[in-house]
Amino acid sequence: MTGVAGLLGEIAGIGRDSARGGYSRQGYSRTETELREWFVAHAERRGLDVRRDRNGITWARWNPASVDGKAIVTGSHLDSVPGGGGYDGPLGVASALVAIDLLAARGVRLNRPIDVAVFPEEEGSRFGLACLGSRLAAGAVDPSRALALRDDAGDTFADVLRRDGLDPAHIGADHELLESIEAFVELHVEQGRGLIDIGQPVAIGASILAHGRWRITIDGQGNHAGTTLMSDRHDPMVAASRMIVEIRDAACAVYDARATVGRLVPVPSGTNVIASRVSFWLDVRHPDTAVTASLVSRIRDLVARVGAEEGCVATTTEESLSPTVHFDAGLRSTLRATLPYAVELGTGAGHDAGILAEHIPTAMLFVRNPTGISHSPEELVEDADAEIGAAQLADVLAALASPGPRAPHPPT
Ligand code: HGY
Ligand code: MN
Ligand code: MN
Repeated sequence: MTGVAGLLGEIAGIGRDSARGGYSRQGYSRTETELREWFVAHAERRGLDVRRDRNGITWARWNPASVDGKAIVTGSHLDSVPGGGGYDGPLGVASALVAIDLLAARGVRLNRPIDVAVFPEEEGSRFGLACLGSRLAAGAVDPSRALALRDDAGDTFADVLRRDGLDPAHIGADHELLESIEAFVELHVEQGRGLIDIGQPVAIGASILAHGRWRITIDGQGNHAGTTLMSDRHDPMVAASRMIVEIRDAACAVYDARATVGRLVPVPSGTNVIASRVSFWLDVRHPDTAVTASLVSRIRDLVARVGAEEGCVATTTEESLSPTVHFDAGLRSTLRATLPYAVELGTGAGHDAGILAEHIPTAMLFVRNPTGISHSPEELVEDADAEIGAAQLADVLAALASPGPRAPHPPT
């Protein structure tokens, strides 16, 4: 039986980014299709029934005894951020396949089906809206807004869906799907230092920070770098630079807040040209939804003030906002009973499990990342920890899909 490391090794060459390092695997792209085909081949080899729904989510059902009942779902995503690591997403998908292998080898008899789900565009790296697939299914984004989203090449989501064999007219809330799910447990690489500091391989997810994304656009006066006196400039690049430092200072003044500007696009972006426009994207997070909102409100004010001081016009537009998520208490207690050695850990990273949490009981398992670095090629999971994670996911799936007495697997 191939373990998690072996499965991930099979896709290690897909979507590599030689310029940035790591992986750039965009949602609804040929790369994601190649990864999805890898997953489907493995699912079908295990006798799982595979389908792709109208929002582009892939479902693989393991139901050897054809039992009825709402499904226990696991899985994650296969897309990445630009220059991302190889575990954020794929670890949860590979671990789900190995967990099913372990359950089959143990001869576990299910009393409800187990589904493995692969959600598209979880990172929102292509169309700017994170968890696009799960948001569509959950009715958390208006389909017409989603269809009009454009990628950097200018293609609309509607165009891309058509090219991907999906019908734009059919995307949107899938109540029947949500009604068919008993619980969703997503295994994911831990994206900070949480598990390093406590010396454990696996933790149970407790919560997800409130987080959102805002686009800041600054319009100035494009001009010549050589003929424009410094006193005559309305330079949006200077305004942006000042804003970014003040945003950092504003976030540092709020305990446990995080604010990031990782993407900035000047127009026209010429070495000897004063930019006419600069857009940058803001990511703000905090354990408390209201504190996130109040920090963003202060940032909106500083953006407007600095823009005016630099003789520019600056606007801030909200692109997404996800409130704090507390995972399902009942599910967490089942996970604690099943994995008595695992601690509970909050996360600052958003996940499809966070989007679905509003509609179905969801929980997460985090697997130790010895670098504590994520959204970077340095993201890592040791092979041994990956196998422990899959074994503990198998225990959790067994506890949920075939209840009965069993000894917990200590984290060897
Ligand atoms: O941005 C996030 O937290 C997640 O990786 N999509
Ligand atoms: Mn991520
Ligand atoms: Mn992820």
